[in-house]
Amino acid sequence: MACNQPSVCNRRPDVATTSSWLAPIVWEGTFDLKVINAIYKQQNITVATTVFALGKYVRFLKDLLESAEQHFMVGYRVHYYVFTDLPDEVPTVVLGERRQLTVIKTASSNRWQEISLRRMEMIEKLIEDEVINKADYIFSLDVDSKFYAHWGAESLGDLVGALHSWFFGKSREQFTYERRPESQAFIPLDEGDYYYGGAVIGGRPDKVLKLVKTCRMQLDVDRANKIEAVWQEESHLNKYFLYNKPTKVLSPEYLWDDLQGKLRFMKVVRFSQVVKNKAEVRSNP
Ligand code: UD2
Repeated sequence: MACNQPSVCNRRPDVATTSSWLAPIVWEGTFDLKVINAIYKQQNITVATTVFALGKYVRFLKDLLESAEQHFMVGYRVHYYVFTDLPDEVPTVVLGERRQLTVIKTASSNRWQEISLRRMEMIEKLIEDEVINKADYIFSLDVDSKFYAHWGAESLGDLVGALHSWFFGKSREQFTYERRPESQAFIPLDEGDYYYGGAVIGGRPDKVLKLVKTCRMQLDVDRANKIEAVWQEESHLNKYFLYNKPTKVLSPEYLWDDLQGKLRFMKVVRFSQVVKNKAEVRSNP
């Protein structure tokens, strides 16, 4: 295969491209897609992708799935798993070759926090029942989001987290970690690497299974103690990643927010949260 010789210089001197534990931080300009595709194409991989769309959030599915078909893991086998309480409202989206979608009927909830929290246990069950034998990688994505540009195999790794755009470059004291020691998600002020967004979790099914199982068990302990972490499962995810470091870190290119202006270091926005009227789409305040 003819490809460019790897550079011996850092091609993105404006941003950190590795973490302190030497996990790559994926930015535009840090990878050669031709080389990456040559590696993963020959492995003939399948990428499972979970999306939760309960209640009014079902309205976000069309844009998410249509934009995923244009930009997400194009050329790879992708199996979307859509969890919803409104299966009849799942839009018909034309899927590309080797791409499929399964709708999983899920109980409704009248608290949005509960929906967000329960994703961990539902992903745990899905991996154990199906994904562990059928897919090589899994991603969990927020539904109120859209792809704007390429997101491909450069994002794959054993355990993958994404940097939350609002906290990028902030000091650890400013992160909205859970600060109450009574919660299992507690992180003291003098600890923490990054603030990871709950909207994107990825990796090998066995590694993600360990993550979701651990978070689910910690959520159960919190529930028994009548405490709910400040950012629900995102707080538990941040605790998990502090002690079980991701092997690959996705830059904010992979978890942007439409409300944020484009910053100098952002050469591309690949995946972004769409603007939503929280009071209108959520079932409770
Ligand atoms: C943040 C996180 C989100 C999650 C949440 C924790 C980012 C960018 N966002 O977003 O991932 O960790 O905090 O509370 O990292 N959902 C429904 N129906 C509902 C409510 C939620 O299907 O009525 C699902 C849906 O897939 C949605 C997800 O839960 O994308 C997270 O809820 P959210 O987007 O309202 O949470 P938000 O914006 O506070």
